[in-house]
Order: sequence, then C-alpha cells, then structure tokens
Amino acid sequence: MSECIFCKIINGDIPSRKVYEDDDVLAFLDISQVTKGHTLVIAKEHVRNLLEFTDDQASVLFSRIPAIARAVKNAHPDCGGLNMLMNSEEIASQSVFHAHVHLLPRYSKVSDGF
Ligand code: DGP
Repeated sequence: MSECIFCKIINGDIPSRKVYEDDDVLAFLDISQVTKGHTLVIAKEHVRNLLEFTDDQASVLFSRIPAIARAVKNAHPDCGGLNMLMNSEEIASQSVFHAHVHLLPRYSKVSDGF
C-alpha cells in the first residue's frame, strides 16, 4: 500500500534499523523505544491487523517470532525476558494499520520504565 509507512520501510523509502529480514518478514527497532531494544516484527505482505489474517498469513509472521525474540534478548545481556504485544484496531491502540508485533525487552522492574 503506497501510503503505509511500514510498506515504505519494507521498500526502503523510509530508513529503519533492521534487526532481521527474510523474503517474507522484517523486524526493525521501534522509533519510540518503550524499552531498550523495542522491536517491531511485520510481514512484508500488507495486512491490516490480527483480525484480517488468514491462517497462512499468521503462520508466516508468527513462525519467525521465537527466533527473533531470542536474538533480541541475546543482543541485550541485561534483558531478563520480553513482552509480546499486538494492537489491533484503534480502540486497542493500533496507530499504524500494517499488522505488527511489538517485542518489548524487559530489564529490572525499577529501571525499564514500562
Ligand atoms: P501501534 O500503536 O501498535 O500501531 O504501534 C505503532 C508503532 O510504530 C509505534 O510504537 C511507533 C512505531 N512507528 C511509527 N512510525 C514509525 C517509523 O517511521 N519508524 C519506526 N521505526 N517505527 C515507527
């Protein structure tokens, strides 16, 4: 979709800090960094959100999540674990309407601010 900012990131029209990429999936650092290493994982195929995925589209995206989560954790030795979050529709705080999974590394409860 030409006006979608995540499609523009996939196409390289908007720069991003890539964490992982293959033919179907891209992971990159979230611009907001709610916690250090906050990563977004998206399928390259434009789908609005979880509510519109087919099973096959969901499989493509979610099959990559465990390996990317481990890579994010390993990149931050002080990371003790992660939250995974997917906002779907405005009422649920979705602001970019290209389905994406947030991976939020967690540190000490007092220091990560989340
Ligand atoms: P959500 O509210 O779940 O739709 O999350 C959208 C996220 O996308 C939000 O945490 C900020 C991030 N974001 C928005 N625009 C950009 C961008 O241009 N680059 C990057 N890296 N992240 C972006």
